[in-house]
Amino acid sequence: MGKIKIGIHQHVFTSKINEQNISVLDLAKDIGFDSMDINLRNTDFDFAKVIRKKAEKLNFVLTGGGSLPKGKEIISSEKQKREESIEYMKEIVRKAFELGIELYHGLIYATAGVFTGEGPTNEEFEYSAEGLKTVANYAKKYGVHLCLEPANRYENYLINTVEDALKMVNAINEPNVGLLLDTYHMNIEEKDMYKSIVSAKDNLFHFHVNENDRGIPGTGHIPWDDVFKALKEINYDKIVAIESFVDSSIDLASVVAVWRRLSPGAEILAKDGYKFIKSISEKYKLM
Ligand SMILES: [Mn+2]
Repeated sequence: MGKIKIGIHQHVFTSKINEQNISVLDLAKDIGFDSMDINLRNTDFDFAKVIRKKAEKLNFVLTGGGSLPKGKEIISSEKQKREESIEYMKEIVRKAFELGIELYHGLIYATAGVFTGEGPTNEEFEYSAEGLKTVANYAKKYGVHLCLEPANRYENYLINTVEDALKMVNAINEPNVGLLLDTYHMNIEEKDMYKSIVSAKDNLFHFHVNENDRGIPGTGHIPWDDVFKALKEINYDKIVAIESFVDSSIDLASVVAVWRRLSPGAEILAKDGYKFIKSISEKYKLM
């Protein structure tokens, strides 16, 4: 059995990596991280190769997050809008490829922050499955996998739970489509974190460790022992990435509803979070 890698989301440090702050990769490596989640939406296409080279030099694995923004509506009743969102996702796939990224994850099955005031319809579910199947087939040529991240009820209404997400994965039925689970969303939507994680089994491609308030992991009330016991149970050997939004830009903050500082600073969150995740991973013999 392999070992898990501990990663960190770039949002802990910045909403956009550019020439001025690309040293956040060195900082993360120095702390001990082996991986970083890159914001695929905000990364400039021209700068992707620079980030890729830097990551290769540091022997760093990159993954890519990119929730569907407003205006890109994969479950719209209008065909043209659905097609536009598919084209947008194809472009993100090409960008992931430029970055050397194999995982494109996030709230990608619907539009973040867009609601109808009602629950999802069968038609919306079908539109999402159909669109994602098209993108998944396109992504195969680039060696990119799609990871659906069930997100809480305040961020979308189509997929809130692991059960919803597994239904979607089965409906799409492509080998390069799986799940990203996140303890922050699960804490709101799941009754039993251990059972939910175990139910994802081999469909689990990526994992976000978030405290219940999205602050430093280990300082709140997420049942971490249940989480890591479950990861051990399914022999999870991929990446466990810390996600937070300490220094996020305002546009992103409004989608994830972060209105206060969640830790004394990015570096402290990264260091203390790493220490905690490493120690609990070792406790459950995951590394
Ligand atoms: Mn997440």
